[in-house]
Amino acid sequence: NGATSDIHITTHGSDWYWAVCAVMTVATFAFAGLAQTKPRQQRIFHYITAAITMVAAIAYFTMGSNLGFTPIAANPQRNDPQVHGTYRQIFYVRYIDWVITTPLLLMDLLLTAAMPWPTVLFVILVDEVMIITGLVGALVYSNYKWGYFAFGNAALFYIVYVLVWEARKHANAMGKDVGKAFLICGSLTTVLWILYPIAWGVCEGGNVISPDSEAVFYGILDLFAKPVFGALLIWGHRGIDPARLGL
Ligand code: RET
Repeated sequence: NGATSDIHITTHGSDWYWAVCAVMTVATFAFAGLAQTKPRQQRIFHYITAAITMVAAIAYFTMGSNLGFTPIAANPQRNDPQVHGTYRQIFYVRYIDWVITTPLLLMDLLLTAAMPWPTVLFVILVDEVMIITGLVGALVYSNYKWGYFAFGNAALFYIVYVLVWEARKHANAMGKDVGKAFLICGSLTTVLWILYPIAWGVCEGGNVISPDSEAVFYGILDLFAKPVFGALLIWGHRGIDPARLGL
């Protein structure tokens, strides 16, 4: 047991990571295929959404292959090395995925609500702060990681505020169909995004749950946040000409 507990590594995660990779791949082809049913000028949401699942498919290919991680020393004051290992497997590749895909998800939502581009730009920059502080916090060994976690949560708080308040009002003003599409996708996003820091807290942060459980936790969140979200968003746009949103 000594050898396996030295690095707290996923042993059953791989099959599940491959399954999620397969779903992301199928979703990418589906969204890209649906784009072909529209004139070129009306494909923006298809393209953004297909790009999101395309990046995720490659991130999951990486994790299914047991790559894209680095061992980080587990805090011995917090974790019993016998139970939690001396090191924890930290998948930094998630953050490479998120730094590309979370701005695209926000573009899907904020362009649906026809928010002005300075707002879109600023929300994306705050989103990048959220992801990068999460990455640095995950790679830090000491309790400073919780400082980074706090910055990330402050960033998420601002993003959620823009979504549930400013963008929701703006979407409603664009018409009933736009308001409804935004309400469905914006609500799903708000609930899911609040669960990510909880997952981080028990995985990269506190090393409370195993990397196998981490695979399931983040995997389910990612399936809802990308392919399910994407399908609902594209469906919501079925009767909306992007020209109406200034696109
Ligand atoms: C971190 C840790 C730092 C604090 C916060 C976080 C939030 C992450 C979020 C990630 C969303 C990812 C998505 C992926 C798509 O599949 C970085 C975990 C607040 C909200 C939607």
